[in-house]
Amino acid sequence: MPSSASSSPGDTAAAPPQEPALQAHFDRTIARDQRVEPRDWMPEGYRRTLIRQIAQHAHSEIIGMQPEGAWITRAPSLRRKAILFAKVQDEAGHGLYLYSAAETLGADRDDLTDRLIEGRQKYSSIFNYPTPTFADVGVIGWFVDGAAICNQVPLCRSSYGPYARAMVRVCKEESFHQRQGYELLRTMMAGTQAQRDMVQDAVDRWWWPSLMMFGPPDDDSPNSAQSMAWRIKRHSNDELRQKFVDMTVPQAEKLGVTLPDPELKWNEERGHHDFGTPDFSELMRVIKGDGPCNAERMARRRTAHEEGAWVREAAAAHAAKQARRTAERARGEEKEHAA
Ligand code: FAQ
Repeated sequence: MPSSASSSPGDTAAAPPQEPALQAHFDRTIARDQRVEPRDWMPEGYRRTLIRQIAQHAHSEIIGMQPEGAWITRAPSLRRKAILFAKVQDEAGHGLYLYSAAETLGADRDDLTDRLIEGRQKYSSIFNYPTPTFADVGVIGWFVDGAAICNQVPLCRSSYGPYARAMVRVCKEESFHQRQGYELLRTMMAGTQAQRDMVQDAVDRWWWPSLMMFGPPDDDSPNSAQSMAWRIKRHSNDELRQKFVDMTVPQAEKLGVTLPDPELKWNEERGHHDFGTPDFSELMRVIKGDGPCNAERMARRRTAHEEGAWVREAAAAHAAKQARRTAERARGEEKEHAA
């Protein structure tokens, strides 16, 4: 990580006269590891990068409700149903915090939703894979929430205050999600051979897509260098992928499943596990919309948005009524004072 922050040359080139001083103040804030807040001046590129990342993150949480949400009606017990309900509801909450964080940067939530629905903004590749068995619910908790924790704990120290603060609660909840997934898998592994096979099958299907969640390799990651210089991101995609592998291997051993990578082995010299290369051409295909469930996920999101129109209209009408009443009350009080 560089010792001080820098901004892209374009940001200062288009600057109005007072901007160099503001830029210098911003650079100092980053270099001292202090937080940038919504009221502060920030380079346009920094604002744009944050809106891009936070919006994609918010969309991921919302679309991420679908793969597991599909199992709520079919969960095998009341306990599992209650847990799954709570988890999926948490993801909705994370989406809302994140849309609010994006709004502090001047983004408009309706506009962000339109961009998602029109395919102009991305969401995480991982949510474009199917969930054919209940073991998928456990493996999503273990792998996907586990990967989310690796990626998001450092974001609690992100340079943009509202994003960093939102991440604190999000990470606490993701940690609960990961444990519930692992606990579900341990229960299944203590069950019948058919249940153990179901867990291994889900592990085989989710392992590589989970590694792809961390993004392209560092050499092919166009945004990483600048995002790290601005301390939005604290670690590169490959560093976080390695951390996830190192964290997950002993958990897999304890669970009694095999991770589907013949190249996976401990490297004493590096103090890390070596592992195979994910198929990054698959990642690119899925990001571009050609994953197993992209069309289904977007169709569901569009329908939910259309079906929710009356709720948004009712909420807006209620807010307008409240505002009118507050204004009327204020006018009444003014008259009373004047009398
Ligand atoms: N999927 O230059 P980089 C969760 C895009 S939430 C789709 O490396 P960057 C909770 C990338 O946006 C999961 N697109 O980009 C949960 C960029 O495109 P752009 C989401 C991807 O931003 C659990 C282009 O490729 N988490 O799991 C992916 O520096 C269970 C070049 O990439 C976050 O969003 C991908 N996997 O690094 C919910 C965390 N990877 O915008 C329900 C915050 C890359 O230039 C159930 N985000 N791209 O057109 C981040 O940390 C970063 O944005 C990265 C990408 C690491 C995802």
